[in-house]
Amino acid sequence: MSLERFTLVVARLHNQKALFATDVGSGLVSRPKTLPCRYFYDEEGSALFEEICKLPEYYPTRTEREILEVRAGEIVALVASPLTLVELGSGSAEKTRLLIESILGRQATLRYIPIDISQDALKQSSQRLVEDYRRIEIDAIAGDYQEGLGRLPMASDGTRLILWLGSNVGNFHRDEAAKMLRRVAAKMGERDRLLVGIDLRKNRQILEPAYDDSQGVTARFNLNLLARINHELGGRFDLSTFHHRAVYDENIGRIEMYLVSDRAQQVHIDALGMDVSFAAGEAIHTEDSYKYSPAEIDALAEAAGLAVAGQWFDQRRWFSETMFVHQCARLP
Ligand code: AVJ
Repeated sequence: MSLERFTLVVARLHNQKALFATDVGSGLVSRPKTLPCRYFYDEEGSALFEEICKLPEYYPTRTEREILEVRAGEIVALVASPLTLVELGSGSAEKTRLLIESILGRQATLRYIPIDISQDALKQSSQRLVEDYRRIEIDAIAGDYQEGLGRLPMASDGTRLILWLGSNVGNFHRDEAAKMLRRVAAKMGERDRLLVGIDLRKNRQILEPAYDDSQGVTARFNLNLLARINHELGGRFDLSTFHHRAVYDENIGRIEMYLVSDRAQQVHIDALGMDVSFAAGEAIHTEDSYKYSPAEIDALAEAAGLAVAGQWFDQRRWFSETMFVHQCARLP
């Protein structure tokens, strides 16, 4: 039975509901108001994100897939065999299949450790993977990056390829991204490799529609955060009085997403015993999505104590895959 090849541990360290309440409360009293983007991914939000990935305007998923389709063999060849595959923020793990197939082409079995904040996404994707690949064994970890990394076995036996795809790194401010990579690096041995998918700086005419699509899926994804507060914390947000906004700040090199109140209003949140006041046109900042130049990727590596061991682009140079190693590691 395929189930025997799939285990899931829940690495949640905190009471999630209490943490959500605390984060929402402190975000909505800050000026400007903010909400953490990690809370997008409840069951509905994860499904909406999968829909975003298929939108004509949302090029990152398709472009990263294109790079992996062409380069999976080359990428995997830079890691010693046999390897264990680890993935941060695995989501549906659709693109991961390209690497899995390449790896299974050179080793008999594969241990895959996906880490994701969404337990639903982990169960679904893992179930499908064990059904489709008879030689894979999955030890999934449900938790955020920190919780997941804490559960990783030490780099004692064997080699690991750690994946952080989809430009998930883009949600971090640049210095926080370097800190996060440092934390991953601390888990890596000399032979281990880290492959990071990073979206590149480009024209606003391409970027803004990718985050404000014509079918309004990204708007629903963003607004779902308010729906989640309504469901889980007894919020009284009227979703029809807020709209989605996405703007590219070219100097900083990031897309910023907001939920904008169409009118002056007060919103009660039961679980917080709190009334939140909005001025007409006042925005809640819900997400940043940083874009990188190749030089900024080099700077990120340097700041994290890592070296670039390989790098691949699509033909238009819209997206990148970078393989990082410890600065002290010998390259193959
Ligand atoms: C999952 C963080 C990579 O920033 O492109 C997509 C999230 N937000 N559309 C991104 C997202 C709106 C996505 N990441």
